[in-house]
Amino acid sequence: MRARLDSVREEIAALLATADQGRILREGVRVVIYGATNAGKSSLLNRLLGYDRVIVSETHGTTRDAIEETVNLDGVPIRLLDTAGLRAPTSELEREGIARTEKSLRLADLRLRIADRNAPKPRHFDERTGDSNEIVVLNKAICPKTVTGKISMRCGFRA
Ligand SMILES: Nc1nc2c(ncn2[C@@H]2O[C@H](COP(=O)(O)OP(=O)(O)OP(=O)(O)O)[C@@H](O)[C@H]2O)c(=O)[nH]1
Ligand SMILES: [Mg+2]
Repeated sequence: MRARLDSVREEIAALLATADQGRILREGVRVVIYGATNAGKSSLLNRLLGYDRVIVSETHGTTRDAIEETVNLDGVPIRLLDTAGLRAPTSELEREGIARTEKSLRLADLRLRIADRNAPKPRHFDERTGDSNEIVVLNKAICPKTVTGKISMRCGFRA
């Protein structure tokens, strides 16, 4: 009986260890694109999808709602979510959009924090987040070549 219980316990431990992996294959990886208004979040979503899915404009606060589209990466569904830009809300509608952004962030597997490289950074902005589930993308950059001739990863996405 003890041997059987031990083996059941091992099986449960193995299942638990791969549970997140199973969910990701079934439901997809939730990637949330977020950051200040006008940073280039919607542009990045369009570029990753390969078509003009969402409205891009110079106006701050263009995206009011969270918009999700899925791409397939080597058989793994990647659920890309474009979100309302973060700033002090100027209307009740925008407040609701930002609340949705914050909710999405809590459910994210991976967060892409988009920042306009040329815009003033918030006081505590740190591009090395130290959080393995978050990548800071410095957008609107002319990327310098590294010594190896490759595009510097710190420049992030380029159109
Ligand atoms: N130069 C340059 N402009 C960019 C880049 N990415 C986006 N833009 C421009 O920046 C402006 C804002 O882009 P959006 O993609 O709408 O920005 P957003 O973060 O979705 O903005 P909100 O929805 O308002 O939060 C547009 O005029 C884009 O054309 C980039 O890599 N380089
Ligand atoms: Mg947008």
